[in-house]
Amino acid sequence: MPARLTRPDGPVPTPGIVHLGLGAFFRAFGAVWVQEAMETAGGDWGIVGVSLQSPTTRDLLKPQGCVYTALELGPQGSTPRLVTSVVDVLAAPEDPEAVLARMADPATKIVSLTVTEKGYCHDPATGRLNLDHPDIQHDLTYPLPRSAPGYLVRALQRRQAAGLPPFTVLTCDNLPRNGAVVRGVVVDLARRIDPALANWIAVEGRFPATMVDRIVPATKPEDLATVADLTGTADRAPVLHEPFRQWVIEDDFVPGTRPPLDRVGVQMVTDVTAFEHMKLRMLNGTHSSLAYLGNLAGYETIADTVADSAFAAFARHLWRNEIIPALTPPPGESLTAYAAVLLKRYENPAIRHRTWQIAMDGSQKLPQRILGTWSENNAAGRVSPGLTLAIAAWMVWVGGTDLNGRQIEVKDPLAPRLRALSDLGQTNADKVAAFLGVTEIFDPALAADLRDPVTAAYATLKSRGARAAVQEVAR
Ligand code: CS2
Repeated sequence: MPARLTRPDGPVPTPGIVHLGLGAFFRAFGAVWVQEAMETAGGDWGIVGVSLQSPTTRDLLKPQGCVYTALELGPQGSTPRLVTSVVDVLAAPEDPEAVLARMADPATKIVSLTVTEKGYCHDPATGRLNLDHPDIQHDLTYPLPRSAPGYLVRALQRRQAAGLPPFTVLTCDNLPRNGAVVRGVVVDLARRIDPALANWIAVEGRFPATMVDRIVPATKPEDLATVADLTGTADRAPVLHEPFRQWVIEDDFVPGTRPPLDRVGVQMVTDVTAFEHMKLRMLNGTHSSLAYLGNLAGYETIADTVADSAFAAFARHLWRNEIIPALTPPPGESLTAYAAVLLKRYENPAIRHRTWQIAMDGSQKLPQRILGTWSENNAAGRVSPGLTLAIAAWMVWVGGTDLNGRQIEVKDPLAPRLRALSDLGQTNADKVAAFLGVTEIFDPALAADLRDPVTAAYATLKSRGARAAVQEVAR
């Protein structure tokens, strides 16, 4: 029996960061980078993680002193590293007061977030706060919040009342203009609670935009034994990740709150937009396309999907013919080289990243990953048959039945509504038209242009299957 993992002796970092949404991605990404920054340049940047939903992560991490293994999975072998930068974990639903107190503590300089696209309680098509969201309704009425925007507003309210400066809000989710979106929802919610607070946040608050990138599949039960074999200790909450990582941050922090991340390879820039478009469209856009089409073709992981030469050719087609033509390369990046690296990352057989995992929450992901490129191509007179097929594949997938008549477990905040739309439609054209009427996802003008090509792609998928359909596009 391997020994239980415990925190090694020695000083524990003093907290300076509160992180909302302590999932596998942040633990394999931001927490590792913050640890390296403290090792290189010092400073009090210990992380207090907050689970906004279930206490599971807290229950796994606390008994082992909040440390855990980050296992890097290279094509040639694995390298474990002990992550010690997380110093405490709070479960928000059990004790919202403790979370607010920690966020309002004078030592807290940063509140970072990985709460997934849906955690911002915004409307994906417009980026604005969704006032009908049940958690936002709750947070407008009660001082102990439920939503991420609610925690940010109530904690900033306490800081303002105490005469403290705000913390910097560092969003690390794959949203377009993520800094502006989180700023927008926070200021909007604050305005409805206290206009003077909203003005203070708008003037003093800082919400730098970021681009984050590392592939981190969900930890599976069998991974615990792999980690125990490699490290000789029993870790109940390891994370697994690829070697690649890139973090680009807009250099716009509340004075005195910027961690020394630039010392360890994080790119601090004045404008993240070109990096964000490159990453969301080239990586996440093809990830989602391969996830729906690969899943419908019966592939369990992205690596399995691109091991099929038809799908690898489809990915290359998307980059070369549909995505790169609509992009401006960020300073220092070659988009063709970036695409070649992406295919290698997808091929890494050690990363078992499930197509099902990437397919979930598509209603929140489609606009920034696929629809923006489609609409820019359309405006420039370029066709996007591969992206059109991906949109049709999403529609089949959220319809809840795969091309062989098997049930799909659809996870999406709009799942019941999408399922009902699909079931009500009699013909392919009806179903496609019904999906395109969901204005949270599809802008009406764009929907009108999508209608005919998506209906044709949907029919092809249904009659010929996913593999033949991608082959037809990438011929
Ligand atoms: C993936 C991302 O699950 C998904 O939707 O596309 O989590 C992806 O792995 C990361 O953005 C990579 O940086």
